[in-house]
Amino acid sequence: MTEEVLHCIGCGLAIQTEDPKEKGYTPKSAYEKGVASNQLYCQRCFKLRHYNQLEKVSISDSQFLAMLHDIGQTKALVVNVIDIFDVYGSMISGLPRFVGNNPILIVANKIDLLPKSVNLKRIRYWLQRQLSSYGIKPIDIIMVSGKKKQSIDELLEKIDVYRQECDAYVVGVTNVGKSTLINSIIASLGGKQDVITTSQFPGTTLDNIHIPFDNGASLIDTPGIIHRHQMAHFLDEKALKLVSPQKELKPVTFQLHAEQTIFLAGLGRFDYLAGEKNAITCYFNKELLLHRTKLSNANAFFDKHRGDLLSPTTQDDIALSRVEFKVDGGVDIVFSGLGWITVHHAGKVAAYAPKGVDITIREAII
Ligand SMILES: Nc1nc2c(ncn2[C@@H]2O[C@H](COP(=O)(O)OP(=O)(O)OP(=O)(O)O)[C@@H](O)[C@H]2O)c(=O)[nH]1
Ligand SMILES: [Mg+2]
Repeated sequence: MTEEVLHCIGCGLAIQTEDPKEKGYTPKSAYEKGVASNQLYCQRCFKLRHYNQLEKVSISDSQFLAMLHDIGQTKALVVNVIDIFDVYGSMISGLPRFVGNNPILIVANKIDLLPKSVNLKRIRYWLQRQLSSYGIKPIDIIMVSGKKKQSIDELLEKIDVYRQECDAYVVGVTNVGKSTLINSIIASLGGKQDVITTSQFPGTTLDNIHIPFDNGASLIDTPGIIHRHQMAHFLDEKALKLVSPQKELKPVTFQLHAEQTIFLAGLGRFDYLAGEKNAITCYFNKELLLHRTKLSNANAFFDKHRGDLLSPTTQDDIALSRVEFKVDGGVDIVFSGLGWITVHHAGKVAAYAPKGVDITIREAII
């Protein structure tokens, strides 16, 4: 008789009780309790859920690609979750190719982070154009907050209509909030709270997790795809916490003269190089230090204070790389995964981020 393999309901891994060093391990006693209570978690999820301790387990790119390829081979709805705070870092390159003819429903998550004053319609419109530049033509776009349970019922209705009785795969880059969203869906359907493990660390979900619909099809949580340019991969636990906003962003405006610099802790820098007196508005986690200084002194200041006053910094003190922009005003300079700065009037600016983290420019979204 072959024993049925059971999976961790927190991360999706197959559970084993033999080798503590291998993936999916859980001690025998915990296994028995878990089976009896229908709450079987692996040891890694247990530590993450109760002590917020992360044991790194990585999934190779080829496993992700194989998973996406499988989705393209079956008839299913693809629910692509995007982090509205880091749209650029949320993009899966080649997504339309992978999903084949399946419809894509875009879920812009974490809208609770946007200031209350924002015009969601405008953001939605901007997002649509952004997606189109990546060759993605979604069947629909919905803006939600998995964490604050905003628009979850509306999302469920849309999934139900578009999936046409088939499976719905929730896909996306790691850390965009797929599992948090599914937990909110489960809760909204009257299920238990926070069944699936979520965390601020990238790489939480490790295998597909099936949540059955009534008709035998499933809503499927999937492991996040690693976008190597995501800021999260360059930060240690403490820094990641400090950088990730938990609440509505509180914009901070500076009046700048030419040749002034703003440091974004030890992680980024903005120089106002030339132009009339200008206003800039910063959208970062409120814990992130914004420090103004003179451009002429900025290099020396950075070398001296990176890692003490200018903290946090990246794990290996990666050098910052610089991009220069001539702007007409009304643009956002986006530091992928960190936040953005709106430059209100025309001028010449430079932006710096750790090498490997992208800096992009867009029309101001707020
Ligand atoms: N502010 C805010 N934070 C959210 C929201 N949804 C998720 N988060 C946070 O984002 C982080 C990642 O959430 P997860 O649900 O684990 O993300 P995931 O996409 O499942 O990540 P992987 O399993 O690694 O692919 C956690 O710190 C969540 O609390 C949201 O709607 N708003
Ligand atoms: Mg997850």
